[in-house]
Amino acid sequence: MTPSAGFGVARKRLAAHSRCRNARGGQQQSRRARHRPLAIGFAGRRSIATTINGSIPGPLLRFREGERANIHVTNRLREDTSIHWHGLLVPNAMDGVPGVNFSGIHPGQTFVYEFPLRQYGTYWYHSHSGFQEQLGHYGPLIIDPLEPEPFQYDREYVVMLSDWSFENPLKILDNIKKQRSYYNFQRRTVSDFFKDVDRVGLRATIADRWEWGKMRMSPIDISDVTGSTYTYLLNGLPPASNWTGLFRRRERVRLRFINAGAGSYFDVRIPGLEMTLVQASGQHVQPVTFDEFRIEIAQTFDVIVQPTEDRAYTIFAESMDRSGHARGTLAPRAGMTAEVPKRRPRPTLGMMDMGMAMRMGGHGELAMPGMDMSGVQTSARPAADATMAGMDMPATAPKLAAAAVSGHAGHDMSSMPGMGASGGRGAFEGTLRDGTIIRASNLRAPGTIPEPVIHAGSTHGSASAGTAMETRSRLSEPGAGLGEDGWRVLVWTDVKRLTPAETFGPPAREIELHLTGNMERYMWSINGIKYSDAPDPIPLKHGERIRLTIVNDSMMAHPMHLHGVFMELKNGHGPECPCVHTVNVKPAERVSLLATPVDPGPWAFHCHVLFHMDLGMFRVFQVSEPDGSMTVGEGGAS
Ligand SMILES: [Cu+2]
Repeated sequence: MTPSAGFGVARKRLAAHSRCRNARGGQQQSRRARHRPLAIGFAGRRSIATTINGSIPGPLLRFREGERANIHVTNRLREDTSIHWHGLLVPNAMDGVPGVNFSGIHPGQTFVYEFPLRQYGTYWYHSHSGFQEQLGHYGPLIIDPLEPEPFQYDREYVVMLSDWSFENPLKILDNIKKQRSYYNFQRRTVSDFFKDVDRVGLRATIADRWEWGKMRMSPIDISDVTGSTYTYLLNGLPPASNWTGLFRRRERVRLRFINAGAGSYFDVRIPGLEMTLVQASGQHVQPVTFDEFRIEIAQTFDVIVQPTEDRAYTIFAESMDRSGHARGTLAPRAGMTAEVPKRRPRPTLGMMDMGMAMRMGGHGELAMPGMDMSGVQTSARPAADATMAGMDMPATAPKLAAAAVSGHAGHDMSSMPGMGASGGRGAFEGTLRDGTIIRASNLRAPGTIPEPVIHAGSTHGSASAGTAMETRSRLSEPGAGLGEDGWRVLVWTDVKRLTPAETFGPPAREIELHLTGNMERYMWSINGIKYSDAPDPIPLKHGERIRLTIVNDSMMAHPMHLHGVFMELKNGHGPECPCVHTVNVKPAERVSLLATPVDPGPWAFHCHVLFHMDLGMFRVFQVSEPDGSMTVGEGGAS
C-alpha cells in the first residue's frame, strides 16, 4: 500500500456505485467488491447504498507526506457526485464541493483529483453532493509522515464510526420537517415531571418547564435523528457483527477514530483501557490520557491503548443522545467478546444550554428577578476555569452586562453597507449583507478563551427561535451527559499542540458568525440567513490573520468545518492552541479560532450535520489572490 520512499505520485482509482444490498448478510452484487460483505442486522431489510468501490466505508486511501496524490473518481451513479478530502490542504479546484469549487462529477464522468500532500495524519473523504454521505459515500484517508512520529505503537486500526438508515434521507428530512420529534421517542413524560418535582421541588420544576415552553423546544432535543432509524456502525458493521481488532498482550495499539456520522456524535470508551490522545484533526498533540471522549461529527482522534490482560475489550461508542451505540472489540484472538456496557440514561439540556449559566450564583441559584429557580438541573457543571472572567461575580444582570465584551446589538442589516466579493481588499469593518460581523480585532491576546457576551435578544427573525441569552466558552465542559460517571473525560482545554507555534501573532480582524435555527420549523442558518439567501462570499485577504468567532445561538451542538485552512482553537494555551479542521460549538457557546488562510479561492464553511448543512447552515469564505484580486469560483459571487 505504502509507496516506496521519495516524492512519487500515488495513483488510486475510485468509483462511486449505487448498490442494492442484501441485509441478510449476502454478498455484494458486484465482482468489483473485494471488501467484506455489508451485513446490516435487520433480517430481510434491503436498501440502496451509495458507495465508493462497493464497500461501506470506502477503501482506505493511504499516502505518504510529500507525495502527489492522483485519484481517478469515476461516477457510476445516475446522479452527480463529488469527493471532498476532509481536513486536507489542497488547491481550491481540488476541494470537491459542487457549486463552490467545481461543478461536480456528472454520471459516467471520471474526474482526476491531483494534489500535493502537504501534511500528515488521519483524515477521511466523503461526498459533498446531496445526501450521498448518509448513504455510505465515505472512507478513511491516512497520510504517513515523513518525520518519525513522536510516539510509538506496535499496530494500528482505523475505527470509523457512522450512522446508517434504511430510510431514504429525503424521507427522514421530510419526517423531521413535518414533526420535529419524529425520531425523538425519548420525550419527557408526566411521570418525569413528578420525578423532577420530587427531586428539585415544584417551583423549580414549573420554572424549568415554563422556560422550556417559552423556548418552544423539548429539553431532550440532543439529536435530530436517532437510533430509532439509525443503526450505528463501526467500520461499516452494526453492533451485532462486532468488528474485531486483534492484539498481542502489552502491544501499544493505535486507534484512528473517525466520526463519519451524518448526524451523530459518539461518546467512546473502552472499559478496562485508558486512552492516550496523540493526534486530533490529524495533528500531533501533547499526550493526554482519559477514559472517554466525545467525538464530534467529522472529527478524527488518534489514541493509543495498551491492553495488558489476555482478554477482550469492548470499544463502546454511544450516540450522544443514548438512543443507540456502535460497538467493536479488541481481542487477543478472533471470536472473543467482552461485556457490552448498558447505555446510560439520556442527557437533558438545561439552563446552561439556554445561555443562562452565568446567572447561576455560587449556590446554584438563578438570580432572575422574581423567580426562584434553585436546583434547576443543568447539563454540565459551571466550568472551574480561573481564566474565565466573571465566573465569580454576583450574578446580577447589570454587572453581567458590564462584563460583556461587546454585546452584539442585533443584526440591523439595513443600516450597514452591502459587501460585494470584491470589497474585501481593504480592512472592511461592519456587517455584511448576510449578517456576518467584521470588526477590527480587539486587544485580547491571541489564544485566550473568549469572554462571555450577553445577547441583545433574538434578532435573527423567524429563522431563529430560542436565542441564547448569554454565550460563553464551554471548551472546559465535557458536554451534556458526560463527566459524572467517575472517570476522566477528554475536554478541549486539555488539548495542546505538540510543538508551540513559532509565530502566534494577534489577528488583524475578527469575523463573527452566529449559528441560528428554528427548531420547530427545522430551519438552520447562519446569522439567521440560510445559504441560499446569502448573497456573497465572505471576503478574506490572502495571508491575513483573522479571528473567527462562532456563536451558537441555537440549542443544538454544531460541528463546524472550515475547508482549506487549519484553525487554531483558542482554548487558553496561547501558541500551544491545537489546530483543527472541525470545531464543536455547544449550545450557547462562543468559540474563537485563529486562522491565516493563504490558498486563494472560495472555501466552504458549514455545519457537518448533513441536514443542517443542506438546509443552509453554510457559507463560503473567499480568499483573495496574493495581489488582492478575487478569483470567482464555481459558486461565484453572483
Ligand atoms: Cu448543525
